Amino acid sequence: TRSVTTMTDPDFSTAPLDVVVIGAGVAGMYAMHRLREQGLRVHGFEAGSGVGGTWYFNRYPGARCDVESFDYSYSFSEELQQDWDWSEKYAAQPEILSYLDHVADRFDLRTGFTFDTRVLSAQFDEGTATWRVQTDGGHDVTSRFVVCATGSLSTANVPNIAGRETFGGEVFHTGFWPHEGVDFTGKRVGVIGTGSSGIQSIPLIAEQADHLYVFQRSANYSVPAGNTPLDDKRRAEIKAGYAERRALSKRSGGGSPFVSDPRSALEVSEAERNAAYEERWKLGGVLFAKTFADQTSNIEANGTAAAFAERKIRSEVQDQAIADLLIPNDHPIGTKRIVTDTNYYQSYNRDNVSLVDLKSAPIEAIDETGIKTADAHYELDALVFATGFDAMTGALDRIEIRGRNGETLRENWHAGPRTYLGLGVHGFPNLFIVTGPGSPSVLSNMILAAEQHVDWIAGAINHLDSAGIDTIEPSAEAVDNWLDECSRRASATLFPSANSWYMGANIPGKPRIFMPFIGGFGVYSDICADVAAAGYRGFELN
Ligand code: N01
Repeated sequence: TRSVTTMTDPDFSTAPLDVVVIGAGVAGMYAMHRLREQGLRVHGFEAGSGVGGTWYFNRYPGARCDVESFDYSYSFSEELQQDWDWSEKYAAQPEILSYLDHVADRFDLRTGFTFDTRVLSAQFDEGTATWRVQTDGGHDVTSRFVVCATGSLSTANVPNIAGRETFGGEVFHTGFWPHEGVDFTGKRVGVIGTGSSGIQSIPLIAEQADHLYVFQRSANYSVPAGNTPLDDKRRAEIKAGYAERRALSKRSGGGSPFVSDPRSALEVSEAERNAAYEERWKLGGVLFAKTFADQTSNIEANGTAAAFAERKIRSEVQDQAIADLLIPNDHPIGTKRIVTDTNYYQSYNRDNVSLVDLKSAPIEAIDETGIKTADAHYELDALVFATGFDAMTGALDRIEIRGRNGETLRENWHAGPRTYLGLGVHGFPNLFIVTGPGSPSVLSNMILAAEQHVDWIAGAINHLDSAGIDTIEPSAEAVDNWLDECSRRASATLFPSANSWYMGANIPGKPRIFMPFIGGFGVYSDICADVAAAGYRGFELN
């Protein structure tokens, strides 16, 4: 066995590595820890100046996780999960980042990464069966394996609106927020976008700004977080039952310890149905979308949940003409990521907030002083793009990844991402993707999903090393079959009917394909375990 690298490895750029990890977010951090523990020589590169990925970059006001803090945390170390004290049911970005900083210190992870460094290319050499990885910091390293922990929502989408660069005021994207924060006091602010990032930041920007204009193209469903502080008593209760809570999460559809009522929303009485919705509404956030088992597969069942949400919106918003605009009418509830908010709808009861409906009057241009729509001009001092990300494929697309025969990943995925289990790509031996397209990924608790993937990858590398095998690569047939399986499962739901980022619909020209595996986290974990137990069925080992 090799010795564990626990100190900065000064030779990483000259001697061949076992693994290069791209990214130091929740997935890359765990990959560094787990693969080092296996005795592998690992080095990572991270574009940010610190660990945390999503939680390092997304510092906009109101940024908060929509999975409960006790669930959205690493499960790999019992001591860690018992020691750490979450202060709130849903943790805000600064607390999650300090948790991840703590994990990095506790497990000495920073020493394994070079920060402020972006991987530019990764090229597979068939002769030596190694990857050559180059960065914008001039690193040129070789490694047997590459683990892409590049994130699903890490490449900003800034729409190409005419005149964008001419705007004279301050410009921000929620996903790349200044570390020192932004003071909007006395300013006229425009927020473009009403997805999770927009809906979370709008109430806080509204409290500061002189006037806030919300530019809404599509209304989104949002459920109040119902966030509460946690006290010692509650923390002790949760920690006492942690094993059970984790076990439930790992068997569940979404990676949290909650299951849907297995009945159809249509087979219970209206009173019972509304009571169930009310209870879930109080639980908060995404769980509402999973009250009944058929809520996102049967349009009629879905309609009952949508009607409930509509009544809630109407009861919060004083001006019913504004409520009309805030009620989504273009997708079944839950088929776009439902938002978890704090005081979102109430923001529209403020005198200093205006909702600008882009459906009736689209943006025509941005100019030096503001935004021009088809029927008005809005003078602005600051402009916030809450316009989301090139999801699931964007971060990999930016890296020049070349597999066998010099084929690029971009070419391989020109009609949409093609993976086996989301973990590997035919033609790209020894390249692993963590929480990539074809895995439950963004439909599940991303920390537990990353752990499950990294554990599987560690097992696969261990298998290769014990058997003296150099490479692992999915067969073309396994990729075809997995794509069919993913698309069969997606078409049994209402998800493909929404113009969501799950479908690539938010990026002009991106192929429309439902990218995540929708069969559930527990089911998926079983499939991965089965594949490994069957000698890595569907993978070619050479
Ligand atoms: O991005 P989005 P996001 N003109 O793509 C609009 C996770 N997350 O950053 O729907 C005008 O959802 C676009 O309009 P439309 C979570 O998984 C989680 O908010 O395309 N508008 C939409 O309203 C989430 O789903 C949390 O018509 C334009 C908005 O911009 C994912 O990240 C918090 C436009 C983009 O919404 C992405 O969320 C934050 C244009 N040209 C994020 N282009 C938690 O709560 C785009 N839009 C944990």
